[in-house]
Amino acid sequence: MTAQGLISASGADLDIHSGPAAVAPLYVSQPLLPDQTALNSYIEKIWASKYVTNHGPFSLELEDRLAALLHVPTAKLFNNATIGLLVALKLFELPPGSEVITTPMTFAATAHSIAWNNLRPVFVDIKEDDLTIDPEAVEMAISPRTSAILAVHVYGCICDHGALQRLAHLHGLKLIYDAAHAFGAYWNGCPVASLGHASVFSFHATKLFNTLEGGLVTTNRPEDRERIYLLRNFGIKNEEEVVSVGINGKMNELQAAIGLLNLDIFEGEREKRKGLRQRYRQVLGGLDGVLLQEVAEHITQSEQYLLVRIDQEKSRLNRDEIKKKLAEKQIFARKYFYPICTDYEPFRNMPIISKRARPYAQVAKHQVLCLPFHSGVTEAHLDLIAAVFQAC
Ligand code: T4K
Repeated sequence: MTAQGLISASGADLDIHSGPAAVAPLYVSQPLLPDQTALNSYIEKIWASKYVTNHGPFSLELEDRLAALLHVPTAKLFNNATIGLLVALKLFELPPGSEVITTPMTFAATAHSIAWNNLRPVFVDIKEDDLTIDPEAVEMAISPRTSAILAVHVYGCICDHGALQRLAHLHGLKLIYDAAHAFGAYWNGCPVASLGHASVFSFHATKLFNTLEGGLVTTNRPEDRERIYLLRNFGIKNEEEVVSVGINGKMNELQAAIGLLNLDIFEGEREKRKGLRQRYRQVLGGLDGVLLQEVAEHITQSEQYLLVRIDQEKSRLNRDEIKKKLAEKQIFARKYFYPICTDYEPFRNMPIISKRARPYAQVAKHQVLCLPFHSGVTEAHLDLIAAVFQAC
């Protein structure tokens, strides 16, 4: 297979700095961290007020800024996206034991959040072009027991929202997005936070916009604000009333302060990653058997991951060999997402509903490799990565 979408720009104007030959480990992700002095001034305020968690002023300010940035009336912070997913599913009071259609090509948290809610995950196949959930497979899986679709904007690729929305509407299903990889992405000019009935973002350290650990649940309905607040806070309404079965999903003030500072710098990091994506295209794009992620025109990518797919059936390249050889050079790529959810103990041997005899997820899981993608990647690293691909 020939790689698609090779861009032949010179690269001269890209913001990829040259650096010394790579010796220190280079990881798939590197946390974007704010200036320490700036953080100190927040810490001084937190220490002075002694208000460190439980809906403090910085978390409230961050929520307001995120709601404005993402154009949604409801944006509630969480201590991580996994708890955010639990709450997003809980919000809709789906019938216990009902089925939630999802993708196997995702992080464990997606499927676990369904099972933790006493709901049943039903796995369906993914699209060949961008590895997001296949609406045709979703349609095949819908039954009278289905209550929701939990779709994932995996690697920052945005799901076929038009088709999923139509299906959800037609069958009276909730459409919830695991948008852990999609902060800053747009679909048809609209921030992805406003798609579907709810979206959940991860602000883990490995995410472009991060609060070290953290998450965000967004919806288009202002009335969800109060209910999500309660579910996030043990269901406590006031000192004497507990009105729902809530959990502790609160974000503390230190994390919120990091979020406020990172809000000012994440677009700069995103721009650098756009340049880096282009350099990866130049370096790897012409290699047989290497497929770089394509982005449709109506989508603005989040620039969260640099996914390459290595087609081992049509070329001499071997994904695991490349990963091993990179590691020998202290470059640590990751096989997100291999194994897939249906390979995990709790979901093992559950079928993947597909229009194909062999679900495409079973093919793709042997192809995927996420390469280091952050502003710590230098030209020297790119040279090393290219040399490994060429030698394998
Ligand atoms: N839905 C989806 C689709 C997700 O991908 C995720 C999480 C979730 C839901 C749940 O979101 P959270 O509840 O986590 O907010 C990482 C992340 O921990 C996880 O957030 C992420 N997805 C998943 C895809 O990747 P690991 O096990 O790969 O992380 P780890 O520790 O191996 O980190 C990767 C590399 O990043 C390391 O090799 C080094 C570097 N790193 C990592 C950390 C933590 C640093 O340089 N500094 C650091 O502090 O799961």
